[in-house]
Amino acid sequence: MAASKKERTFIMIKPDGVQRGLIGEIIKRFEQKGFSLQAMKFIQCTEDFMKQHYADLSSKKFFPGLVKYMSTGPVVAMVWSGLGVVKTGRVMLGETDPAASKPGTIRGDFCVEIGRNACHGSDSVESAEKEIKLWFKPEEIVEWTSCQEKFVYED
Ligand code: DAT
Ligand code: MG
Repeated sequence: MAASKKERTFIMIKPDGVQRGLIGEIIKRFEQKGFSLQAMKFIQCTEDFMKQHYADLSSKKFFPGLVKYMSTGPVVAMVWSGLGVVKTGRVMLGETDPAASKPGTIRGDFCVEIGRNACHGSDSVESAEKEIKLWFKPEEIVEWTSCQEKFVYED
């Protein structure tokens, strides 16, 4: 894939997604779409770390509950790459509120309440790069080329 087409996003399977056995399903959707996995870790984080991850939302009234919940169990943190992966990744996740998410999206297919929406996806290229830096050391990110690439992309 041409370097100009490459984009990265940070996708996380939240504690509810892990507990509900959705790890494979969520990874499968990104794999089958044609995006490439570049990094992945299974980890339980502290509330302080989740405060950093969600720093932009610190003034919201749901913030304390959000960061507390996010540290109650393990999550799967991932970097995925591909053409338009930030925007398309968000489409695949669905709306923040599962009730507004269309069937065919992860939140539309598997979730009911806003505070248990199973997954996180970066909302812009800038926040993706910020989140990737927060969650992964440079050496944890693998540069590789999938053999599918020449069939997923035009020249
Ligand atoms: P998203 O995860 O779609 O990017 P966000 O960044 O606005 O949404 O919020 C982060 C998470 O916070 C969201 O996935 C679930 C939780 N959240 C958002 N709005 C909420 C609300 N009104 N009540 C409870 N939790 C909320
Ligand atoms: Mg967000």
